[in-house]
Formats: sequence, C-alpha cells, structure tokens
Amino acid sequence: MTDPRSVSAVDPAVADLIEAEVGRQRSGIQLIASENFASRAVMEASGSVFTNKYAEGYPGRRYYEGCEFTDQIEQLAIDRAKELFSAEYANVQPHSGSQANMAAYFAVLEHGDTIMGMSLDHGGHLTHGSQVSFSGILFDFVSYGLNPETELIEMDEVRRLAVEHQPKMIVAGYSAYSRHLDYAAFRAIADEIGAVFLVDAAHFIGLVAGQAMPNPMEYADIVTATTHKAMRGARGGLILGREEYRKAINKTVFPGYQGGALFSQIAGKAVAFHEAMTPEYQEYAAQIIRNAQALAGTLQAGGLRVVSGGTDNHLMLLDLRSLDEELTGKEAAVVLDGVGITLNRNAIPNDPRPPFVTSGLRIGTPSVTTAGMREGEMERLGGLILDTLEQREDAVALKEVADGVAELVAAFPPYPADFPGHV
Ligand code: DSN
Repeated sequence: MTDPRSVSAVDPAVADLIEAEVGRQRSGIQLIASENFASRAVMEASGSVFTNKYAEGYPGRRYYEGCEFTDQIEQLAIDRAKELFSAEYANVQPHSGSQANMAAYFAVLEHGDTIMGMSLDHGGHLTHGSQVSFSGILFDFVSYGLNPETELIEMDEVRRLAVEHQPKMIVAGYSAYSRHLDYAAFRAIADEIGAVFLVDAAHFIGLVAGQAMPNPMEYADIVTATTHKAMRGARGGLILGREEYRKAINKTVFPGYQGGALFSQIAGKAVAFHEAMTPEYQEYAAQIIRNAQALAGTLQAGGLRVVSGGTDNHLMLLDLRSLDEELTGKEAAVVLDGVGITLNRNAIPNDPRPPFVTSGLRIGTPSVTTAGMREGEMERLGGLILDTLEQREDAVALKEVADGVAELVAAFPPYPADFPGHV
C-alpha cells in the first residue's frame, strides 16, 4: 500500500514550502495578469489518482489497457470545452500554452514556413516568433506591432505586411495588450491571402468563457489557450478548432510533441470548464474587466500613463516614465513587492530599456477579482500603488502603504485562513 501519511508527515521540507507559498499568496495583493487562484475542486481533481495513469492516444484509441475512466475524463473535458466555446473540435492534452502553439503550428505548417504574429516587445508572446523561442527558430516569422501614436494594432498595416510576405498563418493574440482584437479584420486578411487564422487566447480565454469578451472561435480556424490564467483552472494548455483540423492537430499533440497526457490536469481542466458554465462565473468575468477599468482610471487620474489610454480586458500596461523618467519597471516591481503588491515589470511599446529592466509594469485583475474585490477596492489599490511609487524612498510612507495593503488583503482572502495550500 502507498504511504497514507500527509505531505507534512512524509516530507516536511516540501510541506513547509507549500505552506510558505500559500502564506505568500494570502498575505499580498496578486496582480500578475496571468495568475489566479484555483478553486479547491480544481485542485482536488488535479491532485487526484489520475496522475498515476498512462493513456497515450485519445479516448477509445489508447495504447494501454485500463483506460475506461481516463477516456471518460478526457471526453468530459473535451465535450465541456466544445460547449463552452462553441467549438467543433477540442484537444485538452497540451501541457502548456507554448506546447499548444507548437502543436497547432506544426499541424498546418512545415518547418521554415512564414507566419505572422505580434512582436513580443509590442505585447505578443515568446511563441509568436521571438528568436529565443522555437517559434522564431523553426519558422520564418514576420512581426506586426502597434501604431506609435495610438498604441493600437493597425489593421491596414497588418494587411500590408500580410500581402507583402504571404504568411501561411496569421496569429492574433497577446500577453501584454489591453485592447480588443478585430477578429473580423484578421479573418478577412487571412482569407484574402489564403492563410490559416489562429488566435492565441491564452490570456483572455477565461473572459471568453464568461461571455465578457467576443468568442474568437467564431472567426478563427484554430484557437489556442491556457486553462490557468483568467480561466482559473488547472495549469495547462488547450486547442480548439474547426473539425477539419482535428486529425492533424491530434497527431502533432500526440505522438508529435507529447507522450502521455497529464490526466490529473485534464480532470482539473474539466472542473474549471464546469465552473465556467455558471452565472457566477459570468459575473466574475465581467467584474475582472470592470476592475481593470476602475484601476486604470485611478492610476491615470494619479498621473500614470496607461499604454493605449486604457483597457478593454483584464490587464493594463503602465508607462512609468510618466511619473519619473528615472523609474524603471524593475525598481518599481521590487518596491511594490516590498509593500505586498506583486506584479511584473514589462516592456512598453518601443521601450528604450532592455527586457530585464524595462520602463513599464503590467497589471492584471483576475486574482483580485477572484478574491472578491470590486471597483471601490480598485480605487484604494490604485492609491496604494501611486503612493508606493511616488514615495519609494520614504521608509515611513512605505510602512503605511504596507499596512494599507495588509488591511485590504485581510478583508479579501483568496483562501480560508486554515487552508494548508493543498488538498
Ligand atoms: N508567461 C505568461 C504571462 O505571464 O503572460 C504567458 O505565457
């Protein structure tokens, strides 16, 4: 029999780190735009005995015996994903968003083919053609960026580049862009040049699930995503698509790029899809955007420039130079973390500083929304952020801000006080 003792009895070193991490998550304000707090139900499923099972292949076609329940859990996750996103096809096996993108690219392209995507330093993702990722190494990526005046994607420029370079795939999606994507215009350009249209919805699929944002599946051939950001599920990837891509994508996911899928994570994804089908989840998704807009408004009123002038989604980028030319993203993120506000430095469009330093911050509201904060708390939080940045060399002022953060966090705990950080 396996050892029935808890992690704290078997491995105090790991137990202590889990406890320390839940303490960290509970004692600060979490504003990293790609993070969230998974529910107990999601964690129970992703910590379940499905972790023991190998089931290479797909439901009904496995290379192992004993797959009757893995078949059912995977089919349940697939059916729920298809229903939630009105998709003809879903693959819930990708271990991550990057692997979902890799599998989707190779399902329809050959090594060396031309793809078009948004450049990383204007808000795209590493897998949209960065030279340090497989995408830029294995494909010929053409990048589009933002209009320097409006800081918006300019569809005329996307079309000009597409017509000039004739990519076989056009990728829309971002990790640091706060505005709606014009899916209809992307679709029209893809149709004009005969390209596949892929939307990487990793950041905002949770808002789509909650019907707080348009569904890219209505326009795209393929949609890739992650399930642990605004979606609030188990950590992992997801691919949605039109039926015609089923065979090719299934083949590139397994056996192309992955072996056995992580069925415990797939169980956690299934629970998250179920949770996302409720009116409460829809209210949560809408509140994420209201919170982001309230926070952006407060920061703008305090003199911080928000890139593109605001947000339509769950995130915003702040140009710190508007407060102080000398203030870097790195310094700002460290000082904010010191008072209990955790976020990440981020390049702003045309940032003169290197990516490890930057002139910007990225802020997202999914986690604070899960914790129950609303517009009033966002105004208070915006004030705390401004106070921290403006008085970053005044230890007494920073202590006062830290007390304000602690008060806010105590009123909106993400997990109950006795939750040990695992189930
Ligand atoms: N690393 C994620 C983010 O923070 O946006 C994207 O993969």
